[in-house]
Amino acid sequence: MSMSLTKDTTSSAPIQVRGACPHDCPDSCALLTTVENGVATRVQGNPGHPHTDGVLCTKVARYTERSYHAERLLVPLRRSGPKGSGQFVPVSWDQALADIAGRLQAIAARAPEAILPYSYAGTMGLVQGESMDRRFFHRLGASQLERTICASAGAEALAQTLGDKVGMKLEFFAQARLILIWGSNPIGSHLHFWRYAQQAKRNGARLVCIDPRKTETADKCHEHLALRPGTDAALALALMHELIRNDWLDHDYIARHTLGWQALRERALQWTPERAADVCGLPVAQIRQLARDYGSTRPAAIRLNYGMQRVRGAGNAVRAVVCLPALTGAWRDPAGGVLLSSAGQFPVRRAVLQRPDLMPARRPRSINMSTIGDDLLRPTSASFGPQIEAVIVYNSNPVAVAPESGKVVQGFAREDLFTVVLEHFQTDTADYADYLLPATTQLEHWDIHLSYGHTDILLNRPAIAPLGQARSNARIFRDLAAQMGFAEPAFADQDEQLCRQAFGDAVDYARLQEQGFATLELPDAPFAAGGFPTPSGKCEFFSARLAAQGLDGLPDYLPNHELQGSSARHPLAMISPPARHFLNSTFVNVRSLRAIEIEPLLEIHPDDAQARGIASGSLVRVFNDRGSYHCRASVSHRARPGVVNGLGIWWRKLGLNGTNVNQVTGQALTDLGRAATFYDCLVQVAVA
Ligand SMILES: Nc1nc2c(c(=O)[nH]1)N[C@H]1C(S)=C(S)[C@@H](COP(=O)(O)OP(=O)(O)OC[C@H]3O[C@@H](n4cnc5c(=O)[nH]c(N)nc54)[C@H](O)[C@@H]3O)O[C@H]1N2
Ligand SMILES: Nc1nc2c(c(=O)[nH]1)N[C@H]1C(S)=C(S)[C@@H](COP(=O)(O)OP(=O)(O)OC[C@H]3O[C@@H](n4cnc5c(=O)[nH]c(N)nc54)[C@H](O)[C@@H]3O)O[C@H]1N2
Ligand SMILES: [Mo]
Repeated sequence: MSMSLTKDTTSSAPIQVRGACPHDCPDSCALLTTVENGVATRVQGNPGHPHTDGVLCTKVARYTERSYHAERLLVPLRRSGPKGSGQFVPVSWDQALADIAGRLQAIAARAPEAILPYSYAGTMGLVQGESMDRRFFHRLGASQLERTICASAGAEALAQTLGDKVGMKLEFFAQARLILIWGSNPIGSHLHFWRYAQQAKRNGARLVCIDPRKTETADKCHEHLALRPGTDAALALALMHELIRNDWLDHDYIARHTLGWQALRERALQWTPERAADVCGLPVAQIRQLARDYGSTRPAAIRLNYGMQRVRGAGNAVRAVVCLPALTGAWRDPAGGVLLSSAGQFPVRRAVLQRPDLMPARRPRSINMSTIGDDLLRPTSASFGPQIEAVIVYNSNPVAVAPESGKVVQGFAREDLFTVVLEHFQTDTADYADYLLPATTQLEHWDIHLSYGHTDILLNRPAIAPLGQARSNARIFRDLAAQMGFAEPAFADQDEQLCRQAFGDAVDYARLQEQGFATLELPDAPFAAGGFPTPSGKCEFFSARLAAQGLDGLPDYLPNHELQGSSARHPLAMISPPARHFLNSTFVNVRSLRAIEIEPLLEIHPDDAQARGIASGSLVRVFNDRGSYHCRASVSHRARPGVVNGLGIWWRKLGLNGTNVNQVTGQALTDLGRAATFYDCLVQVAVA
């Protein structure tokens, strides 16, 4: 097979172009795209990249189907019907850019903070996700966006405990003897981690899944603890209790490399397995057994993920869990410790890419993306500042993914709101645009990527020319900057230059070009001898920085905002983890993948279903005071009693009644990191 790296995409012999998967997933796969006569005919995993190992998930294997989709946006569009009607007419790029720049200039002359960028991780690329766009909004003096919709509770918890987003190296999970898969469904959500876990299992490791839902992953583990949503901190504290009572501790590690041991010890001793069993809804024996396994197996690894981070006590729960390896000294072994996110290990030059120095001297206010529903509806006030008058959305689909969609829709439907959306498709959010701009996909643009699950940098070369008149996000913001008269040299950098700037000399760019990825040189057992990137250099059980903010310096169990038993009308707890064949709301419009998911599903336990006269296949209404949505019931032991699983995240207009699961989720925030609390949600369910 020819492995030409030529840029010539028009030659007739098939070529293969190295790239990177852009999607929001810890695996950050290396891609090989086959191009024939300028057309991408196949996207595969790069067999030369150890973590990808030539394997892709079902979704990204369909990347050509998505890129060449008949409904790809190919020309700039201007709204021609009422707000939200989704009616548009084509306009030229020149016209669109001039109109948009004119509107933004007029608003910025009065109140630049009335302009809000809204983006998340539609692409994880540093160039198309956080470079020219950030420069543009910094220079404009627009409101800052607090990007809290996914990972900020855990990020803050890691920062306060381990010092940064650091942890075990992915590949060493294969050598662990015990793996706790905690708040994570890797078979559905990050398959390449699961491949290492399977290797460990074949070598005799014990796998334990901690998840309210009986997932595909739980099916394949030796043990499944189906705890109540939002009770992980109670479980972790009870594990500590047992480690202490049975002296399954590494006293030397604790003495040398931790801070706040006596205080944590006292806190944990209040958490008997009986007390935790009551809170978590688990058998006491199961908690004791897990503690024994964790206390007596070496090496023991924890793959912690985002499941527990979408409830009120998210940050405390992550803090409690990431204290565990320091108690047992699990960090001493490369195959011991914990991994939540590896993203803090990359020497990415964010200030160079994003240029915060372009911001006005008085730093603009921040708007939390997880409360966009409320914030779009707020009038000007002394505490809030100016009403939001313009939103520029890219790499995100807030109408579908943000909590309490009823309010998000109401906000985007405001006649006086000026909305620009950069997209591949006419999503639920795009329906509300005044200007809808066609963006390139990963096959069509340059980018450079880090990963939050492994420690390799990946380079993405364009494999084909942009389809239609699509432009890369970076180019669109460059063009807008020119139109606005921003003359700083930072607005002249081209996309590939931005790729080079991202890591500077910290990465061998020639090597990246040649093999598509480069592995960071990091120690195998990063904290075998302490050296945590905290102020004390230790694992901080007690965080003086949290205490200084008036918060609890120790991790504790904080009950959910919406605690079961607190509402007779809405007695069921709902979690809304991903449907396996979608990626958040991306791929919902890819026919072959939607054909597998068929309809929005609600998994409900047989007892809860029977009490409501619900059978498998019944059309049901899920509701609370925020709203309701329709879905198809699946009566199943995948749901634990009292908890329903509303699999996400459908496009509203492709669902059953023009809404989706976020119609019922709320805008309350987490204890740390001001993150969304999607899984802290009480509902009632009835036959529709
Ligand atoms: N196929 C697919 N893959 C994805 C995504 C997708 O939408 N689809 N999304 C991507 C994104 S953006 C992210 S952030 C990652 C997320 O990566 P993961 O966090 O591994 O992904 P999830 O599948 O959401 O797994 C979370 C699990 O937590 C469980 N859970 C819910 N509440 C609780 C709780 O209170 N405690 C515990 N212990 N568990 C709980 C859920 O049932 C679910 O099985 O996945 C990425 N990968
Ligand atoms: N109920 C509930 N809600 C949730 C979650 C949940 O578990 N339950 N999960 C939450 C999580 S973990 C996350 S991360 C968020 C995700 O929320 P979002 O980041 O909004 O993710 P997506 O829904 O995938 O939307 C990304 C959009 O970006 C577009 N896009 C991709 N690449 C490009 C590009 O290069 N240029 C431009 N202009 N556009 C591009 C895609 O077409 C897609 O429409 O959702 C959150 N919402
Ligand atoms: Mo996410």
